Amino acid sequence: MTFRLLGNDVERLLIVGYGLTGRAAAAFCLRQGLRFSVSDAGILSTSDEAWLRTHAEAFEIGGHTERLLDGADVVIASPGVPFGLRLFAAAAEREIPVVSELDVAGEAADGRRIVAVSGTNGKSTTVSLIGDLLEGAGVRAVVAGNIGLPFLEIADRASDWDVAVLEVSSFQLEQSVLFHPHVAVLLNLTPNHIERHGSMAAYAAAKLRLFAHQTSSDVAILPAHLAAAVDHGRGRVVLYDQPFPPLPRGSEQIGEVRRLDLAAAVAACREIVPGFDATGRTVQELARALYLPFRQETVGMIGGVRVVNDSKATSPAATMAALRSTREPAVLLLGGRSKRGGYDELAAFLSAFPPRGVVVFGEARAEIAGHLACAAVGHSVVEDLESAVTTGLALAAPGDALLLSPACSSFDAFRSYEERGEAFNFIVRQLPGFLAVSVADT
Ligand code: UMA
Repeated sequence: MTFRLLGNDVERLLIVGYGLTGRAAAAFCLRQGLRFSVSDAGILSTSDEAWLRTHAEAFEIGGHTERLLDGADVVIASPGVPFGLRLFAAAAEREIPVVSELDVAGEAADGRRIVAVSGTNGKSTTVSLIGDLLEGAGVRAVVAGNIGLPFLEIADRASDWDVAVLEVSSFQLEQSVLFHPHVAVLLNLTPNHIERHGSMAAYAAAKLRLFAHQTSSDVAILPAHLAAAVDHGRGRVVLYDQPFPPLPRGSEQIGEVRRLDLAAAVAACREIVPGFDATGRTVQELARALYLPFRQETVGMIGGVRVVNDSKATSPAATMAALRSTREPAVLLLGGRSKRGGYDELAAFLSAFPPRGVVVFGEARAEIAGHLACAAVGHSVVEDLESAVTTGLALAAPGDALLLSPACSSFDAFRSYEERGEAFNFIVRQLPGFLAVSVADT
């Protein structure tokens, strides 16, 4: 079988990276009757290897060689594989296109509508809200992408959905060459992933590829300050924050950051469903989407201190957003693996709005402590997350919040921000006096 991509018939694909995306790409090839090979630099499980032995034309693990480029019509790059990989340059030399999973999935979606949400913070909350709001309006929507379900896993399942609501990352966009969302939402743009992209300019350029292939019949949804500042392509511009669209009832009670995400979500739904009215919904009904795990999630109380898990905040900007949304004086737990950018700004913010306390932990502790010291922000330095919790609680008074919002990736000690978030929950739940709190109480 063949698949049409970039004006060519594609018969054989090389999949680079065999994580969630690579596995979804391989399963897609199998469903479509396409031939494929796999190259992964890591170690695969025995069941993955057994599956590949049965279904792949060839595969290699432990590194990427150019051998598997022979006969390949296209290369699909997994988002976590650096764009500067030698294999990709070798593919380009042989005029073999390197594409993202989004490109292939977008073609397989065959014209069905795609809403794509990007930005530095709030993507997962916003796609979850759009999914919930669309379902409430009777639309068969599927939420996928960087949130954890590769688009390619579901793109060709026409009977399952009518609108795909995708969280798209800078990693995916950097690799995309034709991805074309009908509704593109850019929430915000602040320093992140500089360790991968090399500079803020390169990170922003990757993000703005969200709009690159839109036409005048598509829609670009942004906040006013970004609409004035960035190249948002040829789509019709909708501002979601000036003025806010009519929001679900009770929206005035939620924090500023989540209210902005909700406004963007409602603006997107209005472009998908004619006459869409969110005022028939309440924020209580949307609580599951509004309060996703590890995103400013209230875990419980210890001695009158609210314990907040914001492990998903892997950038300084996300941490500042969390601090702005925290009503109580906060003891902030910061640390992990450095994102190599934005810590000056975070230190200046902490100097201007001093929290109750700051505890720095993990691999980046010396680097972050240096920035805090320059800005005269008082802080304690400890080795790991567990010590950060105990030190933080000792600094907090009843009525305060203990906020894990680390401004770093988790990879110094954990496999993912989810694993770090689970570890934090485990630590605090063991402490004497811990009381669980339900979402409805927060
Ligand atoms: N690998 C190589 N060569 C390399 C690097 C990695 O072969 O040079 C291999 C690894 O050995 C591994 C595989 O690639 O077997 C992993 O692929 P991947 O890193 O692309 O991860 P996936 O499992 O495919 O998950 C990806 C996203 N991961 C990244 O962007 C790093 C997931 O986002 C996403 O949920 C998933 O696709 C489905 O779309 C995670 C993430 O951290 C949550 N995203 C970043 C963020 O949110 O900040 C962008």
